[in-house]
Amino acid sequence: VGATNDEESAAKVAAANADSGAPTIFDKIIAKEIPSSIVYEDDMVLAFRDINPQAPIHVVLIPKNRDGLTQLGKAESRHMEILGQLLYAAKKVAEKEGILDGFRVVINNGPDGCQSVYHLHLHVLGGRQMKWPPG
Ligand code: D5M
Repeated sequence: VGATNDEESAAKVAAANADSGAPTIFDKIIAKEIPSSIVYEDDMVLAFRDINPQAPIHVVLIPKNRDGLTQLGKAESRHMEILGQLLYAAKKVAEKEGILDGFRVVINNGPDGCQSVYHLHLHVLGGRQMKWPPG
C-alpha cells in the first residue's frame, strides 16, 4: 500500500525519526542558524511565521527548550508549564496580530495528525473565516 499523498508520506518519515533525538529544523531556528520571521519571543517561547501558511496569518509557536517533548502525545507532567506557556503565548500572538475576534489554535500530533516536525509546536491561524470541520 503506497502513501496516498506526499504530505502523508513525509509525515510518516518524520514520525519514524521522531525519537532519534536529532535536532530538528526548529532547533536551527532557535539558534538563529536559519532565518525566520519572528513575531513574538519571551524566555520560554519563540513564535515565527509559518513557511507554508494556511491562512493570511499563520504563526508557529515553539518552546525554546522542548525538554524531550517531541509531540503532545508524549507529554508528561513535567511538561505542564511548557504547555501552559505555549497556550498563553498563543493568545498574545493573536492579540499582536489583531485577530482576537477569531483565530484557531492547532497541534498536529503524530503521523495520522500530519505532524511533520518533531519538536512540540502549536499553530495559530487567522485572518480569514475559519471553517469547521477543519478537514
Ligand atoms: O507543522 C510544522 C510546520 O512548520 C509546517 O506548517 C511548516 C513549518 N515550517 C517548517 N520549516 C519551517 C521554517 N524553516 N520556517 C518556518 N516554518 C517552518 P506540523 O504541525 O509538524 O505539520
